[in-house]
Amino acid sequence: MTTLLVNLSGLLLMAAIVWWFWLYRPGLAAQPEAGAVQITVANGVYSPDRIQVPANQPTRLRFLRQDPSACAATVIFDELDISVELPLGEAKEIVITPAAPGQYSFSCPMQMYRGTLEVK
Ligand SMILES: [Cu+2]
Repeated sequence: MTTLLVNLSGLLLMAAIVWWFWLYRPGLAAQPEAGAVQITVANGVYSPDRIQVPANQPTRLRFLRQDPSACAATVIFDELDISVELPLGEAKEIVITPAAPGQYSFSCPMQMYRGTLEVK
């Protein structure tokens, strides 16, 4: 019985390692399609939370907030000087035109929701 448990936990550990090293890709950034990206706000995460956008070109970010908590209601792009209210269950579009390439963060006021714009 103990041997079985040891073998089972070994298998689980291997599965976890395979998932972590080969299947999980946190660095992959979402790219806009026809100049727009849809971002869902739910369960404490923006999805996608990494978005690659071109510099000096307008990109439409369409936020769809599904989280009723008050904190999720505002999205802030600190470096871009943007702060926008997101209505619940309704798409809200923000147009950004970042000038300089780099990493720009966006978040809710308490930093629970966090995302990154990669400007190229
Ligand atoms: Cu928050």
